[in-house]
Amino acid sequence: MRNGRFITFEGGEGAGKSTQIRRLAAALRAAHAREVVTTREPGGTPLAERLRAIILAGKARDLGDFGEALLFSAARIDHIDRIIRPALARGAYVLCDRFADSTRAYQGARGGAGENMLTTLERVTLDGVRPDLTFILDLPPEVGLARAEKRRGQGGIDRFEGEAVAFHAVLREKFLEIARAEPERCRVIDAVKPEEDVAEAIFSACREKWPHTSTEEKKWA
Ligand code: Z5A
Repeated sequence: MRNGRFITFEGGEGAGKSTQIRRLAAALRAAHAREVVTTREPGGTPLAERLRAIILAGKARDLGDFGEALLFSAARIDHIDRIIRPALARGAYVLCDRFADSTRAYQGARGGAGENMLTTLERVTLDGVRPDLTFILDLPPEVGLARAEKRRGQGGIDRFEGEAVAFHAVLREKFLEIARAEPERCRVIDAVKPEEDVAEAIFSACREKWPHTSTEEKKWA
């Protein structure tokens, strides 16, 4: 049973995913639409949050790209089983900050984890739980990294923020490749624009995807 709507947000560092999830969730809640669940990856459950801390501290780096992909996938299996699948079965909107496309992009960026292996891993991990709609917030890596740095202030950088700009440029291309390959699911959003404009592009893509399915959604405008 799956009556809910699964929306994922993807893109590079500082693209504005968390900001836009907050906005969309607030709009949906204000409209008294369905239940809204916001969550993130890696994370979303106590076990997955523990794996997040290990990975982002760089403690699993020596496993290599495929080894890290296995850890992200282990966290994802727990997240799907405990949070995402039950919420979708209840009919909720599930808004998730990063999901499987991040594994394809980040762990696939260096070519160390072969594409076929990542595809197979994704299939067994997701077990049919795929997003209905994915927003790829696209912006030049320099802009996103500068935003992330500004927000961080004196705090330390994590495992992936420490990668060179060239890595982030490959990531950007990987996300755009995914969007080209799956145009039905993916919407590329220009994330350089002001926050309000990005939010409007996201709302209008949701309205286009689910027109007239419930009167509540009409109140988003
Ligand atoms: N990772 C992986 O390798 N494989 C996987 O399978 C998964 C993840 C699932 C998770 O880190 C890391 O794990 C991630 C990929 C890797 N890499 N890193 N680092 P995270 O969750 O801590 O970080 P993140 O996902 O990259 O999120 P972020 O850096 O926090 O960015 P964001 O959520 O996209 O942006 P934001 O927090 O909404 O906004 C950033 C700042 O920009 C903030 O000050 C905003 O006020 C500002 N902002 C937002 N929108 C705008 C606009 N439109 N204009 C100007 N300023 C804006």
